[in-house]
Amino acid sequence: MRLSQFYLPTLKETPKEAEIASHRLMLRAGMVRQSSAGIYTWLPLGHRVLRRIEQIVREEQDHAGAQEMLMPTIQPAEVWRKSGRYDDYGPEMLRIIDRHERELLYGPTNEELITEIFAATVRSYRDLPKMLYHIQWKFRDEVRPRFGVMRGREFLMKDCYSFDLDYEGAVRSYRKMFVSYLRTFARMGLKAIPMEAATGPIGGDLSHEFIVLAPTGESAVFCDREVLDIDVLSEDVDYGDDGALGAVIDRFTRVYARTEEKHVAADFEKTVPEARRYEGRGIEVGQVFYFGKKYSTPMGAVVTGPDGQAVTVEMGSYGIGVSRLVGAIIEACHDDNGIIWPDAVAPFDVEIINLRPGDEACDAACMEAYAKLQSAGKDVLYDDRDERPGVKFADADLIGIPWRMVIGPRGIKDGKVELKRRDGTVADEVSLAVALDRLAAAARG
Ligand code: P5A
Repeated sequence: MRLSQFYLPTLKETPKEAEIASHRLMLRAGMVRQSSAGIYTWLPLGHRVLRRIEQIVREEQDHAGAQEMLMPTIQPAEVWRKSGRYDDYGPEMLRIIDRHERELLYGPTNEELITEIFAATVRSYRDLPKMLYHIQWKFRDEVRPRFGVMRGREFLMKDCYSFDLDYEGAVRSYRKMFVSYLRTFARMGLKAIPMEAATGPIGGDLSHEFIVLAPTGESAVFCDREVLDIDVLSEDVDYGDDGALGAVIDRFTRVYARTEEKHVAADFEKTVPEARRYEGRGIEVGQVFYFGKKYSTPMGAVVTGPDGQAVTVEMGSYGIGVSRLVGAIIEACHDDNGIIWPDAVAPFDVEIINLRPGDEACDAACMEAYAKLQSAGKDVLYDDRDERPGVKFADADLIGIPWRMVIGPRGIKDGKVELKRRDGTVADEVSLAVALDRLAAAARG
């Protein structure tokens, strides 16, 4: 993509309404624009990141054995009356009346809808277990939408629902999702800490939140530093082996605590030596719930068991805040000058900066790099604009593409280009050929 043609409405000024870095940077970098309170339009740069995050989530859900489907955003009120949540959910639910005076709502979550579909279609224990998910927009009429896409009213969520014949099966499904979440966030270059959580309006007996470490986060995190060093991606995860899943989860949940829960905090101090205590802050990017028969009983999700008896199924639900993750990643990965995208979610892999558009040698070298990187499968942003170098560098810092290749008249005379990483780990002057080789070999994460 040539930057001269890319729809990237960046802002020079810092928007006043933005209280936190990710919100400021998303507006300044031309990723989103607010349409009304807590409702955003995703512009091309933001949309690319959203899609990359969604794809990682999708791959890890599929890997864990869940199947993708797509439920609507608008739901009938009657399914929520069946579960008893229509009146309980309160003013966060956006209620809609259609032209026939039928009561509808914009779904804040999908437990009812999926249970209704399941109850109407699945009859036998032989069809279990099932894990079904979709990635769909939700609406929650939050009293105070704030922090940009982190606490929106309309937001993109991946929600998965598990159906099992018995408690043991439900725990197995919970563990699969738990481990798939650890992998999902690790693939995005994030440190996510699982913490035991309250279940809130979703309900149920057991729940964990996944908290991404970021100093500006709303949640307090205490954990054993050793948990931060576990590399879950290097472990050979076998979703069919329940014992192995349990062992991974045990390592992550050995010690965690929240400041609000005094007894757990005390336990933390007793069990973790001082040098290993990590105390920080983070952002909730996902939550998993085991809720047994809370929805299946009132909604009649019943199958015939092996002995011919009717069995009410056991359920769980598992959510990831896909749009919130965009903000959370920026909170975790930025500096004073802008965003520093982890490779795996970056909107482009490489940015080429032409310091002197119109100079024959510079243009030729840039075009060669642009073509070769694209044929090597890279997403390339080419800053071909007629702007001063200072403006180009500032914009490149702001939008945070992981690799940068700077091509200017002085370097090119000696056959050299500058190859840099936005995170500061590489800054080299090398030949164009060497730079291209190194970029072609660089992993996407
Ligand atoms: C689990 C899946 C649920 O709704 N039902 C289906 C369960 N869980 S949850 O914790 O309430 O939401 C899941 C994740 O969605 C994100 N999220 C939000 N993101 C942006 N703006 C919001 N207002 C918002 N509310 C929830 C969070 O990441 C949460 O973990």
